[in-house]
Amino acid sequence: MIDSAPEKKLQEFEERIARGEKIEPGDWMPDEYRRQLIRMISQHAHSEVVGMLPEGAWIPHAPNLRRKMVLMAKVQDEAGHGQYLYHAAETLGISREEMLDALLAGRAKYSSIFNYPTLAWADVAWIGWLVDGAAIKNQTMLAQCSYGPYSRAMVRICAEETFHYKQGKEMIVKYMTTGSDAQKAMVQDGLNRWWWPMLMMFGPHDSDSPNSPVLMRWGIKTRSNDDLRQEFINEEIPEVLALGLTIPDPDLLFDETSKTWQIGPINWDEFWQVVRGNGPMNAERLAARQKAHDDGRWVREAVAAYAEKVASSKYASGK
Ligand code: BYC
Repeated sequence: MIDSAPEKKLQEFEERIARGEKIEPGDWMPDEYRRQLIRMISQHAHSEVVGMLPEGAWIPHAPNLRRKMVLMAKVQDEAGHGQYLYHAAETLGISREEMLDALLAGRAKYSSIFNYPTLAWADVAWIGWLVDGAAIKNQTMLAQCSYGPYSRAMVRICAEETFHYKQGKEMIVKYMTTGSDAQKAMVQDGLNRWWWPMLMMFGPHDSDSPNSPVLMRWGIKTRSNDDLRQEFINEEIPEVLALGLTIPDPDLLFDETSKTWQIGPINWDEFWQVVRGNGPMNAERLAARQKAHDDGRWVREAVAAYAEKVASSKYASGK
């Protein structure tokens, strides 16, 4: 007799997703659903943690106390986002140690954008406006995803990212409206360097996105890479141009028929080089994470020793 149970379970699972129910950690799920979620959530967690580095480098050089406090709060938020996401991935049966091992060994991916250098203070502002802005666009979609722990982490993260977006945009608006010529030039230079890497954050074109079909079938992603990128472009380009800035794209045009902005070709060779570990800052980012991991070893050992001591004293006292 043919065992029809797996097909039946799959059907029930897909019906739950179609009804908009969340899948929770103890629920039955296809192995491929679990694998895709671990892949995506762990990459996302690594992105948050590695993403602290480009902006963190500017904390000692912030132009005044207010900016320094805002930036410190933002970078700490990113650490918190990493925590929520590592926890969410752990609910799927992978340990934090396995995820960190993969990152430090260079086997794990994290967002391409964090392999570019922050050369000037305005880069911090652009990360807030455009990089967090792109992340919010993607994460607002993921807040609707079918896996409960990931979806709930996204709701909280998006609320904090909105503050990140606003503080970045506030800086750019201020420099462009009341700043010196040098500040305006610094802002334009930052846009020239961050524009294309920021568009790459959304991932390859839909036709070159092997994971999208299964992610969309099971409600992990509900919108495609190109769809989100296009919506982001349509929303942000008018805002950037209104400040007198130039988008570094000679092919940029507004299509009156579709009422959308059309961009020139994205350099996907550069994108894949960065994703494969050959970007301008990949080696430096991993070295910084490795150092942080090594420096934190004594804390992990102390916590483990304390937990062991508490457990053995409870056992000894019979409690
Ligand atoms: N960078 O089939 P595809 C933040 C990989 S941090 C690197 O389209 P998928 C912040 C992809 O992994 C928040 N790799 O993949 C923090 C796949 O390789 P594998 C960052 C990329 O998953 C600090 C292959 O290319 N946001 O906001 O359907 C300071 C084929 O792609 C990238 C997230 O992490 C990339 N950009 O879609 C400031 C969002 N794009 O795994 C801010 C969560 C693609 O098959 N992730 N690849 O070997 C996602 O939403 C999706 O994974 C992606 C890609 C849209 C990124």
